[in-house]
Amino acid sequence: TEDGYQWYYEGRNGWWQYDDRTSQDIEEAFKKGEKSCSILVAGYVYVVDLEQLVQQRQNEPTRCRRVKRDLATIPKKGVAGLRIE
Ligand code: V3L
Repeated sequence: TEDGYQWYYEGRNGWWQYDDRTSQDIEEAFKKGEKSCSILVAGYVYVVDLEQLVQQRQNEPTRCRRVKRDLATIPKKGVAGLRIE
């Protein structure tokens, strides 16, 4: 976002940045004070719970990952499953 923050979901030993469009959608919901935000990942609906700070595939509670809002400059694994460097 323009204030230097991004949204991340947890990987095995680090954080993945959401793709830009999804990060913007989550940020918009966050700024509006919404409790959750639905996103699409490879054709599946995931719900980002902005209170518990987790994402979960709809109707599949085992597919749950932590999420966070943090500076765009933090070390990260990559963006949406695409590794950097
Ligand atoms: N954006 C993109 N892909 C996602 C997202 C998302 N928000 N959420 C889940 N997936 P699950 P390491 C991740 C992918 O939670 O080595 C990473 O992006 C998820 O991809 O069980 O463990 C990597 O591509 C996984 O492939 O529903 O850090 C990959 O894991 C699949 O959806 C490995 O990352 C099922 O996730």
